[in-house]
Amino acid sequence: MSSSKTGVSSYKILVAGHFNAGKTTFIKTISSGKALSTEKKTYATEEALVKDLTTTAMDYGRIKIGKWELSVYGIPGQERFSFMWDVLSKRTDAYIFMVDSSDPSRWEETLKQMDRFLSKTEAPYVICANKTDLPSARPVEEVRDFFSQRGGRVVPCVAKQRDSALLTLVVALYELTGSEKLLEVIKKFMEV
Ligand SMILES: Nc1nc2c(ncn2[C@@H]2O[C@H](COP(=O)(O)OP(=O)(O)OP(=O)(O)O)[C@@H](O)[C@H]2O)c(=O)[nH]1
Ligand SMILES: [Mg+2]
Repeated sequence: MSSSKTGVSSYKILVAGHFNAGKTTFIKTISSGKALSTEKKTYATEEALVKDLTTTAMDYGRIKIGKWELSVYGIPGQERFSFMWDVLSKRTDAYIFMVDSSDPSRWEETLKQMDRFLSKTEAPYVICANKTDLPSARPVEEVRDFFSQRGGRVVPCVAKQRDSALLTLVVALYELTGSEKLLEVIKKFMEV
């Protein structure tokens, strides 16, 4: 975190989560300028069947919300690029751990990442139950149950939709700042 004389605080937020959870989509959606992405053709037979492109190094986007300037980074979800995870997690102020709500078989990967990232930090975090627009999405309560032993607020999300992705980001920012103003905004859209 850094603060300027104008009262603007800068924070780094890291979006982690399993392969295909929607991290790159999320960062592209929330970024006010063009997001940076490092997608390349997906190799590894099993993953290549799921989608054509995958993040190979990182995602990066920026957005200002009120007096908070957020730099939002995304990890590559594939284990084979996990050498980037420690680099990207340096000086992270808050985490968003994402799952694809329609693919419970991969939730364990996100849980393992959570344990790995959080073992080295006290940074706050939220769990993002993404792709809730899909008919095959599991109810958010199921995501909540799955992560219940680790705690953390679970936010239903459609990363493709700006309002929805922004709400997830605002919840993460609230966990970080404790701002009553942010809480008022959040209460209009979800139960807290
Ligand atoms: N229906 C639906 N599809 C989504 C949503 N978010 C992402 N997707 C789709 O899910 C797929 C994976 O999205 P990505 O953003 O590439 O996922 P990722 O987590 O960055 O994946 P890796 O970088 O490979 O780990 C893409 O086809 C997206 O269009 C969503 O909210 N709803
Ligand atoms: Mg990606």
